[in-house]
Parts: sequence; structure tokens; C-alpha cells
Amino acid sequence: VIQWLIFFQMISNLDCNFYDQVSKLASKTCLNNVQNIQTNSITECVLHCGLNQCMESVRDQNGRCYCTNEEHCISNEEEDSELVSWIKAPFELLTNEPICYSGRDNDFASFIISREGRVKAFKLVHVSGAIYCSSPAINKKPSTWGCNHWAFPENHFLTIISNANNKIIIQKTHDSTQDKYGKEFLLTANEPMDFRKNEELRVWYGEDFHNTTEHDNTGRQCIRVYARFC
Ligand SMILES: [Ca+2]
Ligand SMILES: [Ca+2]
Repeated sequence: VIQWLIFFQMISNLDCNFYDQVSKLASKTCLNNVQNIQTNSITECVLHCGLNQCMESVRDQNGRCYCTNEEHCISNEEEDSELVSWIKAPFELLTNEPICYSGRDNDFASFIISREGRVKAFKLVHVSGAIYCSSPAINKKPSTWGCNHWAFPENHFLTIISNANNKIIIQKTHDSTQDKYGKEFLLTANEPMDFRKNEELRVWYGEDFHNTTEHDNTGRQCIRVYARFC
């Protein structure tokens, strides 16, 4: 009976979510290397991979369902590829209003996890304002997610998400695929993270969090926070 209850709960979770579905070329080598099962529907595939294993759900035209992660499976070579349906949970907005933080005085921005669940990634989107990590005379151009200063490499990031006890739950200090002056910043978890409904999390500027050279920071910026659940 409990198994059926869990199953119905999963079905209802699935119904109230809108899943992103796109057609993509996937490498056959990759598909051969991941476990697959025969499925009758995309829903069955999403239940199997997305909700059970917190992985990307990929389904081919013959109904085979593969659980994988996108970055390992996308194909650039058309000869070695197959057109498949890729199904993943969308990013859900967690902040009804933009939340704001500055670069000093422990002025973090709080947000609440809207529902219980496992989160694979957070996306932060800049809305307004700017944080300068040293005197504006030196830092004419602010960095949205890092620090525009010779001491920091181009791909260095200073944005941190902590829990309400100020324990870091996710950060990405180096990432060659993202722009520290960009509008968006993606924080992908190595392992899915479990949260309770209404759990408070905090977005910090790294210098403020670590109490390092925050005395010369000025400005404040506002962002929206999104989460991708399993
Ligand atoms: Ca501080
Ligand atoms: Ca500083």
C-alpha cells in the first residue's frame, strides 16, 4: 500500500509540473553506455530517471528510456548520433520579489525554498544594482558574480549560497564556461541537495561572507533566484 501511495504521489507531482521537452542529437556511444529500459510513455521515463534518480530523462523513438546527464551525452558529430527527446524539470522561480545584498556588513539576501524536494541546480539572475569590490574609482565596471580587480582571474566567482546557519551549501569559485560580468549565474550541485519546505537560504557576496577586504566594498545588487528540482 505504501508503495502505491508513493507512486500516486509521484504521479501527482509530475502532473503539477511542467517539464521542458526538446529534441536533441545524442551520441550513440553515450546512449550505449548508460542503462536503459523500455517505456510506454515519456511520463514513465521521467518517473524512472527524473524523480527516482534525479537524472536527465532521454527517450528515443523506439521508446527506450536512458538516464544520463546532458553535458556527457550531447553529440556534435551527426554520424554518431540519434535524435531523442530530452526531458528535464524547468527552473522554478523561488523569489516573488527580487532579493538584494551588498558586499559588506553581513548584508546577505534571504530566500525560502518553496517546497520540499531535491534540488539539482540554482540559477541567479541579476535584476538591478551593482556591487563594487573596491573603490569605484578603480572598479569602474562592477562584476555581477565576482570581483573586477587584477587580483582575481577572469573566471573567478565570489557568489555563495549558505543555509540559515551560514554554512556554505553551494559555490563555484572557478568556471570557464560562465561570465562573471554576465546577467545569469548557474550553480549546479555535484549531488542533489535535499531541502525542507520553507527552509531559508542566503545569497552572499564572497568577501562579505569570508570577512575579507569587505571594508572597501560599495553598492548593492538585486537578483531573482530559481531552482531546478529533480
Ligand atoms: Ca562580513
Ligand atoms: Ca574588497
